[in-house]
Formats: sequence, C-alpha cells, structure tokens
Amino acid sequence: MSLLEPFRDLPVKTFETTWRSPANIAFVKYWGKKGHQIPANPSLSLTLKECVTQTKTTFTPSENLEVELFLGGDRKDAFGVKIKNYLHSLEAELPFIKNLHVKIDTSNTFPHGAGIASSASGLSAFALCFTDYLHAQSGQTDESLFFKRASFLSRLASGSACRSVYGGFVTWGESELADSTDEYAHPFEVHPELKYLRDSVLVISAEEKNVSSRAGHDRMKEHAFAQARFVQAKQNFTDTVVALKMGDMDRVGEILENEALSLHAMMMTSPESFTLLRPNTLAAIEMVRTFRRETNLPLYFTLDAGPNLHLIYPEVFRSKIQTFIQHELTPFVVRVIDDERGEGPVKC
Ligand code: 2P0
Repeated sequence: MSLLEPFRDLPVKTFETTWRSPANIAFVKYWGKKGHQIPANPSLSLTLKECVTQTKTTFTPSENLEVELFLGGDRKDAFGVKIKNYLHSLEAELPFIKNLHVKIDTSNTFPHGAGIASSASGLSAFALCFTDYLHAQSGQTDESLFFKRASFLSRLASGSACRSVYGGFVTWGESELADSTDEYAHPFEVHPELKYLRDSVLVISAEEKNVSSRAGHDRMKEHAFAQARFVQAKQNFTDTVVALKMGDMDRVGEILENEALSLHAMMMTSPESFTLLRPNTLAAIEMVRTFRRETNLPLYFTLDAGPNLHLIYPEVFRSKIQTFIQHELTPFVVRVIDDERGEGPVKC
C-alpha cells in the first residue's frame, strides 16, 4: 500500500504548523537518478545542527491550488511555483490538493549567499509541514510512520532532503542494509567515537552557482563514466558503513575525500562540462592535506555541489583544528560556518 493511501479522501480544512529542519552533508554522494527521484546508488550523510530552515505553513480551503511563498519576509514567486508544481505532482494520489491554498513563510538560519544549498533543509521543512497536515486531518499518531512519510514526501521534492528528516548519520537508497529502500531514508547508528563529528564549512565563494543540482543529475544520463561511478559509489557506501561501525575515522575520511573529488570529476567530465571548484578550493585542500601529514590529526574534507569545503573531524580534536583553520585557512575563505552533528528536525 502506498504511504499516502490513508489520506486520499481527506477533507480540506484550515491548519497551521511550523517546522525547523536542518541541512545535511553527504559522505557518500547521490549524483544520478533512475526514474522519478530514485537514486542510482545509495547515499549516506550527516545531519547538521546550525544550518537550518524554519518554515511556517498555513493550509486553507480554496477553489484551486494556490501557493504563496515568502523567504525572509520577501515574496518569492519562483520558489512558490516550484512548490506548486511539486504539490500538483501529488494530486493523483491526494486529489484534495487541488482545493488547497498554501501560504509558506520560510527563513534560513545560515546567511543568504553563504553558498550553502538550502534545498535539503527547505524542502524537508515544507514536507514535514505537509505531513503534519496529513496526520492531523486524519488523526494519525504513529511517530515512526510520520517521519517515514515526511522522508518519502521530502524525496519527491528533492532527493537529498529525505535524509534531513532524521538526525545524526542517515542512509538512503537500496543497499545491503536491512530495510533499505529507494523510497525514504533511515537513521544509522555508528561507533561511539565517531558519533560527534564536526563540520567547519569553509565558504570559498557565496556566488549563486550556474548549474542546478537537478541539471547536474540529468547530465549523468549520458555520462561516459556513469556506470563506473555507480559501482564505485555502491562500494564506497559499503566501505563507509563498515568503517563508521568500526570507528575507523581514517578510512571514513579516505572515502569521504574520494567521494567529494569523484562527484566533481563527474561534473567536469559531463557531456556539457561544468566546474564548481575554485582556485581557493584547491588551495585549501592542499593545506588540509599538509596539516594532516604533519600532525597526524584526522581532519578530512568533502564538498557539496559547490566550491565550499566541508572540514570533517571528531569533536575531541576541535581546539587544535579550529586554531589551524583560523590561522592558516582564513586567507582562502569568505567566512567559516562552525557546524556539527544535529539531532534532526523539530516542530516549533
Ligand atoms: C548529495 N547532492 O548526496 C549530493 C551531493 C549534491 C552533491 O543531492 O534533483 O538537490 O532535488 O533530487 O537532492 C543535490 O541534489 O537533487 C545532492 P534533486 P538534490 O547530497
């Protein structure tokens, strides 16, 4: 039975709710799809704490589906149209959607133009509000099903958003793990020594990127290396799972960097090539490698779909590593966002 089946015949009522949902950083990357929002390989991420989107959504009855969206108080029609298209795509399963007026007031805690993608936090925050509407109207109270549905609905809005619905480490996609599925994400327990990882985000450039992730995924369809990449990602997923369970930070870090550079190699070798790395990204990578060689401290980097470097390390090394970042890396960055493992979304 579809996860949405119990809500097919819901009445349309006025309802307001607010959720705060975090961004996540992928250790094993989702890059390439098969079918509608189905990942070509399993992915694994760490949910962050400070980089969050807070979204208040008001649902009211209406003649037609209408969406109004305000970001930081400013009306943003382009984002409103995206949410409207997304809701429209759910109408076959949830016919009442065509009689909803949806008003969304959303804001990000991370500064606009910080070069931090807000699709995972933003779309999971909205999906949580919508799931809250479904459960409230139908009297459902099962919390585990609530988050499963929120993750499912997040995935249909933006793949990486389905992982933001849970705290800590999260997996998504069919794999050797029990209960794994392409439909929604699962939280993943790791070795206690690797539980509290930090992520210092080096903002190298805050400019809007010129190729969206959606377009980037599309370019994997005709990519000469696509199949090899999916095989590599599946192996990296398996190896990361083992290393996280065993508490082997150096192995986790080795794969983390391989994933980051493989992702960007895919972009640069796409049929229509694009490059998101900047000279200062590469300069900072070299500094991190030198620091690691000289100190033996477990400091590793990864990248999202952008030029900004995420520096990942266990909490216990915070002081020494943050001194290094402040003293050595400041010339290469616009700003540093000091983040860490977060425990997932909250209802406000
Ligand atoms: C990830 N990224 O696993 C990878 C790594 C970016 C780099 O998932 O088309 O915004 O909305 O499903 O989730 C970015 O892609 O793509 C992404 P859609 P999404 O986090």
